[in-house]
Amino acid sequence: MVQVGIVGATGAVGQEILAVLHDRKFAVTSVHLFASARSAGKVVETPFGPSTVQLFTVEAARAMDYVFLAVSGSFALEHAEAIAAPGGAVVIDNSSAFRMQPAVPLVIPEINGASIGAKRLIANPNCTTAIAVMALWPLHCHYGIQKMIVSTYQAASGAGVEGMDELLNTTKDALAGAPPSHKVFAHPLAFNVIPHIDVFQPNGYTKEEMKVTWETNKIFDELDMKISCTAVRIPILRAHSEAITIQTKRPIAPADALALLRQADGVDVVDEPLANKYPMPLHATSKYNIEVGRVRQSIVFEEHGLDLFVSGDQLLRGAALNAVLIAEYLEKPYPSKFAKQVA
Ligand code: 2RA
Repeated sequence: MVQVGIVGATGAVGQEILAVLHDRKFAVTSVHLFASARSAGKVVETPFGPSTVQLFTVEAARAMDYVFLAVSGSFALEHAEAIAAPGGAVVIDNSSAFRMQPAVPLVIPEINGASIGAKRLIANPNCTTAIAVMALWPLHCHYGIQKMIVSTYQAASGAGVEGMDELLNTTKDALAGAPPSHKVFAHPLAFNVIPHIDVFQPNGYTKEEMKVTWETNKIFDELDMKISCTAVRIPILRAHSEAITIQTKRPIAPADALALLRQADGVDVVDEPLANKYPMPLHATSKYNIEVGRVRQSIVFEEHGLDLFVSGDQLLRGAALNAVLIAEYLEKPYPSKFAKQVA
């Protein structure tokens, strides 16, 4: 008997959590949608049937087995620990509020599910990190990644339903000859790319870029791995892509790397460049697995380097799917398929 609560069920991530729970036949007894007094009482259509939104209270949330938080970091900071306190629910938080807190596991189940232990508050990684590490973990285990340079091509969905709507509406406006406008993004996104996601940090990187560094270091438990990221918003609806260059301790050959990636769960190798087959957001959209391809020897780092390209659905592996997989892991834990072989 598993009772699941979702806070933020009408947002882009909340909607996907409902869809994934249903699609993966997660054994729920009942699903409860929690919101503020403004939305409480509304009836919302879900894949499980119509559901009346309940007023959020910590007590009501604590009565669940799992609570997915698909709301702001400030809400999570205020309530997550109280919901998860002994006797309460397991909380899976999609915000960045707790990700870097040492006592809170930051989890991709296929990589570091074991880090959850007896913890009841679990952080879901940022989408950009989650998509990249699916391909990087097997490579790190076998070859030991020392340094990494990442350039991202991020979809509008990273800014929620409002971001997707702004992209669609401003694209239509532009085609109709209207002047460019923007509210959600720092600049008009239609027919543009914007090298600015989240706020700038004192070191000149944005917070989105630093999340890739901080979160990958934490998930891989490799605080000395050097990672530099440039995060760019592009006019795509909901799949992120990333061009990644790695420098490894052990020599790495593209064919061996591809053979390894083919064994990884959650990863599809799409790498037939001569047949025009490589990862693309168009194909990665609405897919559970991330795509990896364009795998080639780096001409910079030579036999100790590889270039690759990944695409993954921002709302699925980047958010809702990973969150549901965390709950699945807790119901039935399993070891990572790969273990570190390079000291
Ligand atoms: C973005 N990574 O794409 C953020 C969302 N978590 O804006």
